[in-house]
Amino acid sequence: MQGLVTKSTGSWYQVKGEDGVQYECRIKGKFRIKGIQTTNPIAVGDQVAFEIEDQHMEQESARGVIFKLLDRKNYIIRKSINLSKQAQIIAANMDAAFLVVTLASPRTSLGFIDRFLVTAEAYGIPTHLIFNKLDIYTPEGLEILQDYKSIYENIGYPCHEVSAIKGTNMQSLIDLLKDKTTLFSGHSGVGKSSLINHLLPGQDIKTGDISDWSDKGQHTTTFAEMYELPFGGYLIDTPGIRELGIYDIQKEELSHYFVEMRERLNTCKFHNCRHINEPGCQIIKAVENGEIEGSRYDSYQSIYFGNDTRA
Ligand SMILES: Nc1nc2c(ncn2[C@@H]2O[C@H](COP(=O)(O)OP(=O)(O)O)[C@@H](O)[C@H]2O)c(=O)[nH]1
Ligand SMILES: [Mg+2]
Ligand SMILES: [Zn+2]
Repeated sequence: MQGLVTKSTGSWYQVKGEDGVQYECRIKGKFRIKGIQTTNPIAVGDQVAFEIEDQHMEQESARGVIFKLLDRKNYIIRKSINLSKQAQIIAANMDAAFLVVTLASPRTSLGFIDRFLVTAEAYGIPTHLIFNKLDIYTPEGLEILQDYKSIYENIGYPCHEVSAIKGTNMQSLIDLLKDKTTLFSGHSGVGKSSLINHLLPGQDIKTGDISDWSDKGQHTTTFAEMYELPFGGYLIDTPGIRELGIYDIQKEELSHYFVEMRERLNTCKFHNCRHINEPGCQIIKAVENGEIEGSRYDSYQSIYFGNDTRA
């Protein structure tokens, strides 16, 4: 039988079979992805093939043994904390990512947004920006909102304004989420759990847990949570995982993941242009004449030189 992995604890996996039944599964055999070593072979969002085990009277749930991992459309990964060469697969097979940001308590920085977008491009995950807490933006915050929106909408990232507390514009999110698998990401405190609670009445996920990252996030293994939406589709939450992390992007390919740079790359004078100070660089020219946003180019440089502040 085939099924979807909806929960992982590292040793057990919850799998929703094609028959609609939930199975508690373990793994048999080795699951290796070419080129990377992972601490966990299977993650939420994975499609697997499994054998159903005979059910014993005392068992509460149906059980199975996963013997095959089906091809992934995409996956997100982070470096494992202790073992430098190993990586942890966080989730697989996402149709889209929602990056939840705010312009009030706290304001999300452009640098943070750009790092996320670069990584999402590298992973091949289309991203929407969700501006939450609309109900408490000051007039200044509303102006910044327009600036942010014009930066990102101009380069093709859809932006949405919502309030999880007031329920503002939630229908537009529901329309996007329906029948899709969507990753929810963003700084701690931006309102991911509040949004999920709104979309999943009855789940009652803990909110306001602003310290979840600083208290334990960095040094514990955290697993993504997958929630089935009542109107169809799945949400993936990654509590304790602050950002996607720029995994394995080479300097030379960084500009490919800035969408507005990608379309201009072939026009630079030198084919190996770094877009830093080379003569005949069309990226720098586009920044100078305002076709490429200065903040985006700043993000490019700080990622390129590895001196971003992780704000
Ligand atoms: N005013 C306002 N506060 C919000 C909104 N969404 C979330 N919050 C508050 O922001 C804090 C963090 O929310 P939470 O959902 O836990 O954020 P998470 O860390 O991203 O999961 C909580 O105190 C929420 O009540 C919103 O739309 N408006
Ligand atoms: Mg939360
Ligand atoms: Zn160039």
